[in-house]
Amino acid sequence: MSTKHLKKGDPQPAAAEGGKLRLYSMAFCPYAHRARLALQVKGAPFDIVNINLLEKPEWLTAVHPQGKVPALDAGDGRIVVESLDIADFLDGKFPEPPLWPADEDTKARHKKLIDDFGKVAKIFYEAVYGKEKRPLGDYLEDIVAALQPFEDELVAGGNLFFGGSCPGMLDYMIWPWAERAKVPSIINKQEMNFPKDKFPKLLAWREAMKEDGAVKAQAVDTETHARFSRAYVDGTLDYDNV
Ligand SMILES: N[C@@H](CCC(=O)N[C@@H](CS)C(=O)NCC(=O)O)C(=O)O
Repeated sequence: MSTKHLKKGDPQPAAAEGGKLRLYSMAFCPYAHRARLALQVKGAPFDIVNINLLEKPEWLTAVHPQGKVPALDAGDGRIVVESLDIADFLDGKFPEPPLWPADEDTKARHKKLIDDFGKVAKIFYEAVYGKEKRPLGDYLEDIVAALQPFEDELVAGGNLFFGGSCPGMLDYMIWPWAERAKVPSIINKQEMNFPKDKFPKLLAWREAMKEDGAVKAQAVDTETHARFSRAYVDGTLDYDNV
C-alpha cells in the first residue's frame, strides 16, 4: 500500500480550503482509524495529512502537543486531539446520524465499555509489539476475559450492533482492533484459537460490521496490517510503502 506520510523537513501543508476538516493521521494507527470512521459515517468533507511517526515533522507538536495522531483541525481555529474526543466532537457538530445512544443509561454503559476496551487494545499491542513475548494462548486468555462484557452487552441489547440496528459510537470505537484481530497470529506465526462458542454475538457483529459502508470505505486488509506491524517490529518500516 502506497501512502505518503510527511516527515522531518517536510513543510506543513496549507490549511484545508473553505473551512474543510483536516485529519492528521497515520494510515495504520488504530486510533486515527477511529477518527476516520467517525468522519466517514458523518459524510463530512475532510482531507488527510499522514504523518511519519518515526521521523516526525518539526511542526507536529504545534498540531498535537504530544506529537501524536490523530488530531482534527476543525477548520475554524479549533484542534481536537484524542480519538474518542474527535468522534464525540464530530457527533456534536454533525448530528446525523447520531453515534451515541439516545438513552442516557445506555450511553453511560457504552462510554464505560469504550474505556474498558483499553485493556483489549493494550493486550493486542503487547501480543504484536511486546518485547517480552508470552505464549499467544496467555494473551488470548486475557482477551477472552476482557471481551466477555461486550458479548453480554450485545445479548442484553438484542440487536446486531451495540448501536442498535446500525453501528454507533461503541461499534466504531472498537472496530479498528476487530479489523486487526488476526495480526497477532500472523506476526507470531501461531494460531490464536478464539473460542467461537463463547462469543456468538460478537462474531455475528464482526461479520455485520465488515458490510458497513464507513467500515468498508476505511478498510485495510489483514495482510497489509500485518506487513506494517512486521516491518515496525523488524525496524524496516517505510511508512510510504507498506
Ligand atoms: N489516546 C490516544 C492514542 C493515540 C496514539 O497513541 N497514537 C499513536 C499512533 S497509533 C502515536 O501517535 N504515537 C506516536 C508517539 O507516541 O510518539 C488517542 O486515542 O487518540
